[in-house]
Amino acid sequence: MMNAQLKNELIAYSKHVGIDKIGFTSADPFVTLKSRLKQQQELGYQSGFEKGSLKERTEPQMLLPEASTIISIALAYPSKMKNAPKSKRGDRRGIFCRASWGEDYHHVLRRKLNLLVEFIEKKVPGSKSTAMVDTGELSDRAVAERAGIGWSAKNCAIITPEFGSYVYLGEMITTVDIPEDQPLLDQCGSCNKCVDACPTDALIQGGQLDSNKCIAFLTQTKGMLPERYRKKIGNRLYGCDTCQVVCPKNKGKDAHNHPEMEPDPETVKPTLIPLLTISNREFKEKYGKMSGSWRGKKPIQRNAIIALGFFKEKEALETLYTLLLEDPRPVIRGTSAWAISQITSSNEAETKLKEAKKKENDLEAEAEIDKALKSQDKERGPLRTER
Ligand code: B12
Ligand code: SF4
Ligand code: SF4
Repeated sequence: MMNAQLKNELIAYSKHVGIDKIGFTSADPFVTLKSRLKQQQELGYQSGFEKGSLKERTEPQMLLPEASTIISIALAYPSKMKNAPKSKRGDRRGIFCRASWGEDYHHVLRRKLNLLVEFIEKKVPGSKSTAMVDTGELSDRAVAERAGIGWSAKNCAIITPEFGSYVYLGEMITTVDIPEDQPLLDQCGSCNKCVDACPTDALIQGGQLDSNKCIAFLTQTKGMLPERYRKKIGNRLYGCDTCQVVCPKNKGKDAHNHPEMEPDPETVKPTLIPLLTISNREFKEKYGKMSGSWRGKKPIQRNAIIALGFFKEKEALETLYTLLLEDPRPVIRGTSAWAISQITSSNEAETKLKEAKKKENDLEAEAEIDKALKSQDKERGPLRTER
């Protein structure tokens, strides 16, 4: 079979199985990516979530000997939620980023890629292919860029003309030789909105991210969150969409092509207080199917406590006192101390914090309690005398 014909058949089949965009590129090494990754590593800008060595990440033949072509796929996800519940005083809510709406995208894309692998294996017996989504060694964005799926934008995302940046990416490497597509021209131009809007200045410049400052990364860490970022995280429980939301190329982009990607409003925008006491089993049942739960319950609960502090939610105080005094996890105790200090300065808070200090045996949590106690003094001292 002529490979141009196979390409056409693959494109038709990809549409048939619900792949929104497909592109083809060679399995040649990614030379500029290699130096970029090295530079990011040296600057300490990487997140630690990247898999594989520099060589594995940039030389597809390390992953599949005799690799000839990489097929990149994109699936568009919704940017707007119908019937989003309102976050009200006394009933404040947190938010999961759009990439965590619906069923975990790794599973959705993996199913589509498996179909493509089977299709090629049937058409070209003896060929070999291997597929990956997010957790593989390859840079899904670098592959997508070279395969003409979209351009590599200043907010770091691959932006497609059709769906904006609201697309998940995945790919398969194959030994079959298929004619390649051409990359798209950059369309950011002189716009710099994403860089300007980033709440933590994580976008050092267009197309360069310091992961350590990026809220999407910070929400996924497991330890204490540095204080300077807490208020900036606001009510984000997982991920951050700001540099995509402000992008003019995303205006009006809201694809609803996959029922499994539709968000359940109560799950992706949950009330915060119940999250603080949710059991492991309930957490797994309610959140286990979404990509945003991959780091487990603790980071989400820590972020929920920060959100309650950010909202100055008085109704959360009782639960926060209990966590401060009784939770077995130092990160939860320490973050609760901070949130209490954001919400109130009262005799009751001071008493609870002092009680917590007496029994605290973790240095980091104790430091948070000390800071919270100090802020109680600062807030209440002058008021007492001025009144
Ligand atoms: C680690 C990781 C993160 C880290 C670091 C992100 C980053 N920008 O590097 C953190 C946790 C912060 C993160 C956050 C997010 N992520 Co993420 N993440 C990844 C992961 C696993 C690896 C990315 C990586 O290697 N980065 C290293 C950088 C250096 O390389 P790169 O971005 O892959 O490639 C580009 C650069 O190298 C650039 N480049 C190369 N040379 C040069 C030279 C110059 C001068 C310049 C300017 C640029 C440049 O061009 C390449 C192509 O765009 C990928 C999955 C994968 N396996 O690829 C998902 C992935 C990139 N993430 C994704 C998503 C959706 C997100 C979030 C939007 C989620 C959210 N809402 O919170 C945010 C967006 C944050 C942002 N502005 O980038 C999608 C992106 C989809 C898209 N349309 O682009 C991916 C592809 C997952 C997927 N399979 O769909 N992520
Ligand atoms: S995801 Fe949020 S914190 Fe990260 S670069 Fe974009 S706007 Fe900045
Ligand atoms: S906001 Fe502007 S600069 Fe940033 S990605 Fe969108 S078009 Fe490009």
